[in-house]
Order: sequence, then C-alpha cells, then structure tokens
Amino acid sequence: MSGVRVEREGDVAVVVIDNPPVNASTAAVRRGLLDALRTTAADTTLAGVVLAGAGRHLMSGSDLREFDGEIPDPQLPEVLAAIEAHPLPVVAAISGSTLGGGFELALACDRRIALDTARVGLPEVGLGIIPGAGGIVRTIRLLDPGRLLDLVVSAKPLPAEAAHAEGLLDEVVADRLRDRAVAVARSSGKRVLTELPPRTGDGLKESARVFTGLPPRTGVLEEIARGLIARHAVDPAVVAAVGAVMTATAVPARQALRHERAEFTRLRRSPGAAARRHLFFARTTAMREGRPGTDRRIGPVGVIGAGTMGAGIARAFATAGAQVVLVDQKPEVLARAARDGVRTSTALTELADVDLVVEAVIEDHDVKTAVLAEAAAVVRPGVPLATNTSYLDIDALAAALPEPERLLGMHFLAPAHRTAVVEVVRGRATSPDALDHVLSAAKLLGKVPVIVGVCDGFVGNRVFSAYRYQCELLVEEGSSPRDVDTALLDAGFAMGPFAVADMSGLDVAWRARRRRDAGRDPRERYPDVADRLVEKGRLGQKTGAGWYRYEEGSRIPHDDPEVAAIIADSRASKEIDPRSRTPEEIVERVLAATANEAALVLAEGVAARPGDIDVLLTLGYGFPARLGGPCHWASTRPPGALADALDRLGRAVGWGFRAGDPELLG
Ligand code: T1G
Repeated sequence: MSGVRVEREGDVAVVVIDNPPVNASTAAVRRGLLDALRTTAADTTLAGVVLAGAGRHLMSGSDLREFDGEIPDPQLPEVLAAIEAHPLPVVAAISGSTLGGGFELALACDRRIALDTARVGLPEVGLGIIPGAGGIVRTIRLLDPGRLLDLVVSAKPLPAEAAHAEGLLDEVVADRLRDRAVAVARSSGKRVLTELPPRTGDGLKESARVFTGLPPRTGVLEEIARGLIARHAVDPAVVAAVGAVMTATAVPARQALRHERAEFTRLRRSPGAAARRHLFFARTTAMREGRPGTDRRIGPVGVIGAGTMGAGIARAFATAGAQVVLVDQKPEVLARAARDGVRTSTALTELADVDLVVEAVIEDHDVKTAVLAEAAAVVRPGVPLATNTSYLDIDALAAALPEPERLLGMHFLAPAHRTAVVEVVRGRATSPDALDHVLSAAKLLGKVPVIVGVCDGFVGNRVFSAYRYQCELLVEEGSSPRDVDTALLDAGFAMGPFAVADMSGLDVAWRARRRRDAGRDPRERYPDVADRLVEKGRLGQKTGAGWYRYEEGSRIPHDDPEVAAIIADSRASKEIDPRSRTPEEIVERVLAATANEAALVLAEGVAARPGDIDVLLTLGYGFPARLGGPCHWASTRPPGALADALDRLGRAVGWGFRAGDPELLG
C-alpha cells in the first residue's frame, strides 16, 4: 500500500495520505503523492486538488527511520516541486501536528487551511539537522528573516491561530476542514512561494552569497544571526540554520534550496543527529511503556513537604491544571510556596479528598515513614502514596506501612516544575493500581515516565554518582576541578560537575556519603577532597566557596588556591604523584564509567532498556543530547575502543571496580 489514495469531491481531487500512526513521509508515501500529482495534473475535469491526512495528522514529517541510511527515492523536494509545477491550485488541509517535512509539504501548496487544533513548525534543529525541503526557503517568503531565525532555532511548533496571525496559514477553521479546503481549491489560483521574493525585513542588500559562518556586521539581521551563533556555537545545527536563513535572503530560491538540502544532508549524517534520533525513539518508547494500563482521574493532589522539591512538585501539578493541597508543618515555609492553584495547610487531614499523595519531606527514613503512615490513615482507602525520595529504600519504606502496595517512588528532578522526565520507582509490593495512578499523573504533567526498580540511588542518581565519582578520582590523581569541568563543558555538558556541586551544595552529597560509610569497603578508593571542603565550611555557592570561590552575589566560579592546597594535601596523604590528563582522556574516562554503571544497572534489571537510561540522564541530569546518553555514546564507540576504555578504567579505579557487559548498552 502506497499510503496515498485519491478521492473525488466533484471537480476537486482530494489526495489522502494514510500512513498510520502519524502519516510520516516514507518513500511509499512520496511515490504515492507523485503518482497522484501526475494523475490529477493530466485530468482536465478537475478545478483543484486538496492534500489531506487520514487520522490525526496531515503529515508529521519525514520518517526518521529513513535517516540512518541514504534516504530512498523519491525525495521530498521532488514531490514539492511537482506540487508547485502542478497546473491546478493545490490546497493543504492541515490537521494534527504537521511538522518538518509535513509543514514543508504544506508550504509548497498554493494555500494552507488548518484546523484550529493543528500545530505547524520546523523542529529539525532539535533533531540535530535543519529543514531539508524548503522549510526555510519557502517560509522566508512569508516571515521576516529575524522572526524566521527564532522559529527555526527554537524548533518549537506554533498553534494554528498563531501561525495564521503570522501569515504562515491562509485560514483556520473549527471543523469541516476538508469541505473548506475543497471550496478554496475550487476558487483559488496558483501562488507559488518560491516565485515570490524573500521578506528581507530591513531591506538587506542582495549580497548574492551563501552564508556558512559568522555574517558580517552589515545590518540588524546580521546582528541577530551573530548573536545566535555566539550563543549556540557548540550546536552545528543552529549554526547551519542561521546560515541557511541568511543565504535564503541573499540568493535566488533554487540556489537557496540546493544549499538548504546540502546542509540538511551533511548534518543528517552526523553523529549528533544520530544521537538525537536515538533519543527521539527512546523517548517515544518510554512514553509508550509508561502509558497507564488504565487512565486514572488525577483530581486533587496532595503534596507533603513545602521545601524546594515539594514546592516545585506542587507548582508542576498546579500548572498542569490539578488542584493541589500542599501540607507542611511550618507556616513560614508554606508561605514561600503558596501560589495560584495551590491550597496550603499545616494539617494532613486536609488530604482527605486527594487522588494521589506525593511526599517530599526530608530524606530521613523515620520521618518519611511516619508522615506516610499518617497520610495513609487520612486519605481514602487505596489512594496511592508516592515518595519523592532520591535514594532511600522504597521497599523498606513500604514495609513500614499498613498497606505496602500503595507506595512507590515518583522521583522528580530539580527543577521539578520544568524537568521533562520523572523517575517512577516500583517497589516489590507496588500494586498495578498505584503504578497506574502515578503514570496517569506523569501524563497529566506532560513528563516522560521512566519506570525503574529499587537499588541505591535508583537509576538516575546511581549512574550520575558513577559519573561524579570518576571526576573526583581524576582530581585526586592530578587534574584540577577546572580541567575536568572544562573538558566536560566542551563535550557538551551544560555545566561542569564541580560547578554543579557548588550550585546544589556540597553538603547534600556529604550526607549521602555519610549514609554509606558503614557499608564502604576500606580497600575501595575514596576521594576525600569533597569531605575536606565541607569540613572547612565550604558548601558551594551558598557559602561563597566550595570547589571554587565566588564573589559576593556572583555565581561565577573562580579557581581558589586554598582548594588547590587542600587537593595537594589530600594527594600527599595518599602518596599520589599527581598526573593531569588531557581533555580527551578525561571525557573518555568519565563517560566510560557512566556507561559502565548503566550496563550494571541493566544487568541487574533495575532499568528495562538502555534508551530509558539515556532519556533519564539527558532530560534529567544534563547529559548532552548530542551524545545521545551514556548508553548510546558507548554503543557508538569504534570496535574495541570501549573495551580498551573500560580496561583503563578498571586499572584506574582498582579494587572494587565491576565491569559491566558493554553488549547490554544497545
Ligand atoms: N518518524 C518515525 N516514527 C515516528 C515519527 C517520525 N517522524 N513520529 C512519530 N513516530 C512514531 C513514534 O516513534 C511512535 O512509535 C509512534 O509514531 C507514535 O508517536 C524533511 C528533515 C507527531 C506529535 O519531528 O512529534 O521532517 O513508539 O507516541 O504522542 O525537512 O510523534 O508507537 O513504536 O510520538 O501522538 C520532523 C516527530 C521530522 C515529528 C505525534 N517531524 N513526531 O505524537 O505519537 S524531520 C517531527 C512527533 C523532517 C524535513 C525534516 C510526534 C507527534 P511507537 P508518538 P503522539
């Protein structure tokens, strides 16, 4: 089946794309469209053509599964050229999420009619590529280049009404989209965008050149472009998108289309784009596996604990439209967390009508079990209890409750109201009903649920701790905190680990290490610089000094000779002869250790699949999307390179190092 059929509405042909589940553009669909365009072009009884989608979407974009190899013919630009060359008006009936290649298909049409529930846009930069079929070159005939730069670089979809207001759509209807599109096809003429001049805004001179780097300082648009390139210099897709927009203002449409396609193809073949495609499918898989067996009504939600995390969780639910009851025993803490949609109280009895409780009190087993037991007695029978604990044993917490099956973990990552992923921790006793409620809550919040089992730190914190541990070993061996932070920043991390530690507070990890003291084997390497810093009151930004020094009111980390002396003293106490490492050695060592811990987690069955770990680490812990996550990074190493890296890692870590099975990483 080509996925395309032609229906008749009197003297208008309706070409229907029918390629479930999202009408992605495949070679079969493109062949079907070309056949339909040729057939209708030769039909003298027709007055016009409509392109419509069966199901929810007109076309959700290219089928990303085609991108790993060479894209099979016919290519999308060939289809779009056939639309522009068609003798009759072709009208796009836009529905659902018509993005990327789907929006490019609509832009090649003479008119664009959309349902008011539709969205259009160019998400390509978020996939490490740029539009490859005229998305930039045709849109610049409708939008000012400065606005187009924003649309392409943000990669965010536009609701139909907003797109219409900006001139990207001709009409928005509440219903009867097909009928309206047929009427417009019958009564319109051709209007081929590539025959129009680009909207060059402030009257840019025709510089008649292709832009691939930093444009000259010759106008307002160039300044915007230079700013974007400066802010996103590490993202080749953004740099290429800016170049394609600048080129589209300066050269004829055909040449600009060729440049756009060439840049799309170059980027599509890049490791960064492959990494983002991996994460796309890993996310949709996690969403599919995280769908509740039965959708549960999530009406009022009770949040216990109004500290940073509790307040953030309450804010997330309130923003998602749920009624929230936020309970804390300290009125002054509640006052700081109060906001629209959040009712605050110091009494747990206020939770009597909630459908779900999320507990976010201090990380203390006894306090949590007391609060959870009290809440269990107040809420309706069967209402699930979700604990936001970062690393306490869920099974031990559950065992302390009269009905252990009601408890599970809902581990939010800071900032709770913004992070796109939530770690759902199933305890041994957790019931399917409790799980369904938490998965329904994740769906309401619009967060990707990653379902994991119980172990120390669950999956996210455990894998991230392995990453941090290796960074501290490197400092003990001879690298400076700045060496490690800089190497990982250049690898794409948003912040270096030592700057992150200073931001979150060194005392947080210090308490976690004290909790593990009893179980630690003295033969295992234990970097003690972080302890020494805490014992000197250096807790990070909040005390003006941690791994770095901070000026009053500033968050800029400065190297501190006192820290260098503490590190030197720690090395001397262990008779370590310091040897610093190259950035490449630092990155390989740290990423190999992170991937290795992921392999151990997979072997223990605590995580279900490598993609889940990659989604969790990239969306929740700042692991660079352009690396695809620790598992994807490891799975794309050249043959033998990962084994060598793990071998070097094992020798560096010494006693206690456990090698995971790299085969498990995807
Ligand atoms: N390619 C392949 N599979 C896709 C797909 C795609 N583009 N989009 C979705 N799927 C699969 C998905 O993996 C899942 O599979 C199922 O469809 C349902 O998806 C040439 C270069 C459209 C808003 O970026 O944003 O065009 O898990 O769960 O929640 O210049 O899918 O069931 O096996 O997400 O209803 C641009 C990506 C591509 C749109 C629907 N287009 N898709 O959300 O369903 S690049 C996109 C989405 C491009 C041009 C450029 C969403 C959706 P499974 P789902 P949904």
